[in-house]
Amino acid sequence: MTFAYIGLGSNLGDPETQLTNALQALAELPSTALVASSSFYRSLPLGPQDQPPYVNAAALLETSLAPRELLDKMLAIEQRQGRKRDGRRWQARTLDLDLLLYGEQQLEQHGLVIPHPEISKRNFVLCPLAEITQDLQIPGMGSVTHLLEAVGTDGLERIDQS
Ligand code: ROI
Repeated sequence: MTFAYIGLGSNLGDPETQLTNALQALAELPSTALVASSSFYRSLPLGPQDQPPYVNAAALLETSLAPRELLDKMLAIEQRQGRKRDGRRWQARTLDLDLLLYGEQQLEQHGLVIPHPEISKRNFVLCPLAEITQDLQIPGMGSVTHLLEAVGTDGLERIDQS
């Protein structure tokens, strides 16, 4: 079994419901347990500004699926939740699932780079990760806490789910 961290994001079609449904779908994956999930965060879009704000979160899974198997199942969840890909980058989306970390592994394969190369620059990824696991270390990048101190929390707001 390996601990894998997933980043979740949505800015279309009731984002909070999209994330809630995605967490449920991750929990139901075979050979996988959902160990923890973060709060939801509202975040200003990175990239084109003519799109709605995002809701972002992170999840910790324990899984015996291989990285590629897990990724394929994540893509299937995105599709079931209405994700359209037309090849253009940085567009609004109903659901984005990123495989951020897979144990201590560093992988570079077609369509799959782990750790996710943008982790260190994105507060909407780092902040939920820091909430799930204290002192999380990212292979080749260092401590999530230090990375988050470097990027700051501008544009990010925790959503009160009480
Ligand atoms: N911006 C934010 N705030 N959150 C995201 O999840 C996100 N995802 C993306 C781009 C378009 C880069 N911008 C984002 O893919």
